[in-house]
Amino acid sequence: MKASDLFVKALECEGVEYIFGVPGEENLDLLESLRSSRIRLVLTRHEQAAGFMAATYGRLTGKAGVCLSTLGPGATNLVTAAAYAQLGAMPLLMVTGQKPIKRSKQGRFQIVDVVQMMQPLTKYTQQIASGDNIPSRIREAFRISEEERPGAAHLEFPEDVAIEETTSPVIPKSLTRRAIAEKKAVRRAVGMIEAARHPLLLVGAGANRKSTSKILGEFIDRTGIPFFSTQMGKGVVDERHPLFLGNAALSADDFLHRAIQSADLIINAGHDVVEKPPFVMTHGGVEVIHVHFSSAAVDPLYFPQLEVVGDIANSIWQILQRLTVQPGWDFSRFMQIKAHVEEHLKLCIDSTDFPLCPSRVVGDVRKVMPSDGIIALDNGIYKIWFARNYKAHQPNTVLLDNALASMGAGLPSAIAARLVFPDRRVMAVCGDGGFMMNSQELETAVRLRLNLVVLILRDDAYGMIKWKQAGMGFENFGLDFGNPDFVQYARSYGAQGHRVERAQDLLPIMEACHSAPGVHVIDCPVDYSDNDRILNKEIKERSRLI
Ligand SMILES: Cc1ncc(C[n+]2csc(CCOP(=O)(O)OP(=O)(O)O)c2C)c(N)n1
Repeated sequence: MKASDLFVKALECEGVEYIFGVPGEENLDLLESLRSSRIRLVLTRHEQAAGFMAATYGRLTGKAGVCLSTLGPGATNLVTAAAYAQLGAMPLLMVTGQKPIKRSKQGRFQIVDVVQMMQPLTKYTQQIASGDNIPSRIREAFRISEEERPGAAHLEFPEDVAIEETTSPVIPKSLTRRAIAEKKAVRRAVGMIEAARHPLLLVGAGANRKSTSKILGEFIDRTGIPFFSTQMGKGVVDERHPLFLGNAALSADDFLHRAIQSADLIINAGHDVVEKPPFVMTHGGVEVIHVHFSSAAVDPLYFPQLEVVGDIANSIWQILQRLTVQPGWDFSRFMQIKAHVEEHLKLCIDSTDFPLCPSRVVGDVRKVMPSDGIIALDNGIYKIWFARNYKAHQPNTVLLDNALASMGAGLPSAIAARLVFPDRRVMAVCGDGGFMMNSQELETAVRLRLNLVVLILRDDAYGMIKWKQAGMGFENFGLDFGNPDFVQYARSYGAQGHRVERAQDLLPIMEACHSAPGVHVIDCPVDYSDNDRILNKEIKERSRLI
């Protein structure tokens, strides 16, 4: 068999549905082999976007998403997506082409050492030097990228290897089960939780991967222990739950941090130190039980006293089996703080101010999204508003990146979400800065005939950095830009463009866009003065008083 045919066969054996990418001449044999495959090629307009799409496919399915690029410039364009998947624990396989490795007539044209370049950004990076190695290399890449902690893998497939003849058979996936926590650790955890006065549960990014939702919900219902979430842990447990205290969107001084300060034990289900710390440990302060697939990466801010290592859902189940609800547990302070959080979240959601205030935008988006609707956020200040104010109802319905926190991923990840879930409402929420970093993918979405809504929050500036600048007491400088007319811009791609001209219009425009087929871009002007007023000042002042 031709090596490139075997490559495709091995991908099919892994259950690959899509390959996202931009081929170059070094990939042409692979492309030809793909032509007759059931795997769908999703051609993108930039390799970075292909990488974001593939990583999001991996995030949503648990199976490595695959992306493709040529050598040199195509491969360097994948670097940000590699980091996005690696930090965000999303299974991703990047396949890059290469000039012939045995004899090349082109000197060093376009050649960079891509295998080495990917070293710090992946769990596995290899060149396929012989057609015979294809099955084992591909199986290894999938095994390593998908197993806990998931991340990026890279295979370089040179053009002279792609045309070799080989008789190697594909290697199918073996049946594996995740390891479970050992009983002594579980007993210790139960002892610590029973001895605590004010235990609190944290739901983090790791809990948003495998099916932990049901058992965590049961744990909370049966013990009555209140919980909070990290940005990437949103939705694992329905945030409308009466024991949900809030999201650690801000790093400090929010109402929620008062609750955290009054806890004497945090049961930490799935926190990963790649996320901004949801709380800061101090020596002699709150004790922490780390419940995760792997042991804790120790950090000056995070040094748990106990680790329950193994499948998270199973660990929580084992703890719950042995735990007795204690009459001495006291959650009154937590619940008092929750009342303040809820009251504060209601402020401004009906404001008719125009340009719109962020709280109203979040409230209106929540109203048009059903419980299983997915919002894919780019990276900007609205991410904090959404993390803090948008109550997620189901796991993986708020796709945000609090790990690499890269701009440019909102639209590509919404496209991937739409491909994975064709029957669910999907909306990209982007700043004008982040949107323009991968806006060319509107063409991809239109070409794929997707139904997709893209909400652009326009402040004509890099608002997040302005917020930080104001917080540091600096003058406004160096962060304003101009924008295209987004309505016309959308139309030029064959998408529909809409402009919000009054606060009351946002909701009906979004509803109409979700109800009509096609790609819809909404230009929504926002007033970001609340960023400094509320996030920098008001929350700090009010939370200090409770
Ligand atoms: C690729 C990348 N470049 C720069 C940054 C630093 N950064 C974080 S947020 C931000 C501004 C985002 O602006 P915009 O997308 O318009 O959203 P806004 O904050 O204005 O709502 C910048 C420059 C980043 N996170 N990622």
